[in-house]
Amino acid sequence: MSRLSAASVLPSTVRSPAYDRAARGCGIVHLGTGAFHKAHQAVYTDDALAEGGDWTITGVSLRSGDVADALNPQDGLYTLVVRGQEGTTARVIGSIVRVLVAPREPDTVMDALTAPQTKIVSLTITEKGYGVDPKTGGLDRTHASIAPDLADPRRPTGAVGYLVEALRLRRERGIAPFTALCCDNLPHNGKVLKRLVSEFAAIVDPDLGVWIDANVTFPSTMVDRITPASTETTFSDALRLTGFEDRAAVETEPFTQWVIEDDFVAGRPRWEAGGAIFAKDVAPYEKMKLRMLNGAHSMLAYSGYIAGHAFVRDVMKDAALAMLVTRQMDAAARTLDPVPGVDLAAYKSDLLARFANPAIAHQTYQIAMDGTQKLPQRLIEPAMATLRAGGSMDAYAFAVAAWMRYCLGMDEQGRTYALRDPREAEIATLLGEAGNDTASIVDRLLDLPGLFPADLAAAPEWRKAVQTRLETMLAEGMRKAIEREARAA
Ligand code: CS2
Repeated sequence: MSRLSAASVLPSTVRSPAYDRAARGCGIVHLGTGAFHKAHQAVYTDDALAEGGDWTITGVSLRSGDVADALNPQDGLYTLVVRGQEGTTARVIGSIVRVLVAPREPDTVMDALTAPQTKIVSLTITEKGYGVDPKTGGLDRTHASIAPDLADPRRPTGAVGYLVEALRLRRERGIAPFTALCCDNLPHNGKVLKRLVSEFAAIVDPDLGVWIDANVTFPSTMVDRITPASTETTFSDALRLTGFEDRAAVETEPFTQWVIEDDFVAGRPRWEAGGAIFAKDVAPYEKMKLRMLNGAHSMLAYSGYIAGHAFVRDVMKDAALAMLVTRQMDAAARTLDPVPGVDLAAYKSDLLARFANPAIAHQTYQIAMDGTQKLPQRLIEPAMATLRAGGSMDAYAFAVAAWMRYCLGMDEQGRTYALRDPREAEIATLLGEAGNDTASIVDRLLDLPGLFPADLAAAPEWRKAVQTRLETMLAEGMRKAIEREARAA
């Protein structure tokens, strides 16, 4: 079977790029060319390219070469497998023209970032990739992706370091700046990135910091598309639907959403072609999505994984747990201001249907990773808002207790698993000290530096609510805990 390439003759049922890729210039450099980027921004860009413009994408992997090794031999083309209730379709995406691997070819990455035709540098590097200090919200100078770059800013290895050095060189060479576009699930993601880049730049060169503040924009975005990690089934479906082997194929759901603050210093693709929404203020959409979708996701991932549900769709077949998912979304919705043009009840029922999509095998274990990076915006901030408003904390206490249960790193059959959290070692040390004492586990995890705000960690009812639930989870098992919680809800 031959491999997908520019010369592939695709069946008429497969949508392929409707433009001459070679004739289009590259206007975007994207850091973190993983499955989510390939199922989201790259698809919107493919739609925009069909209308025109020099907006192809140079992808950059900051660590592993896997994506580049799969994509480059097929000219950047890959299959997007879309799994809906009505069946599975395939589409070949052409917006990414090459992928660079930063550790292998740092100079080529810098050439791409400083090229005059690069108008946008976008990022999906996951929450932990930025180097945010959880205590201050600013730059964590000791972070693994920040500290080495601060020590040697001309030879960066992390995203913030690359952005700052590229902007420094552009300024020095008289090349206009680019827009830096954060597409990760962080609240106020544009503002967060701006703060990190400005702080880093001010350390390297105060004038550069001032110049960046005045000349570079950092639009915030809300991104949404459920994208499970690719599996052998993804690859075999891609082959079945297109007739070509494609180890770079990604799979996703039919739903997709992108809300973007329209603040670009050097132009942008017409992403509206793919359905992107441009808004003055992205914050209400971001908050809605992080709290309702991602908050419910995290809750169900921790409780579902321990209860033996490998996939989100299995959770949704478990009546008691599905009910807690609904409760989580309702609790989150109560913390939101009205979201322009969105009916939150309809948004919730769409989310429930998306979670239940039987064609999507989204692992609870995948969602459970990086808990310390995800909990604040998904569960802790709405919990704080609920505490301030005097509302019921039950949904949050259950979700946080489930996270604590998951942090123990052992399932109910006694099998151990990796937390896959950047603070995994710190958590293991605290839990080692706590031993089997539930109150002590709760105390230590609630006091994990920078995670829970002091007001919340100090609220005795909250501590008690988390502890009671964790006790049930440990003494009677997650199944019983879920049932008990659902009965009481
Ligand atoms: C998930 C998200 O892995 C996770 O933590 O909650 O990746 C989620 O699938 C996306 O944000 C959906 O847009």
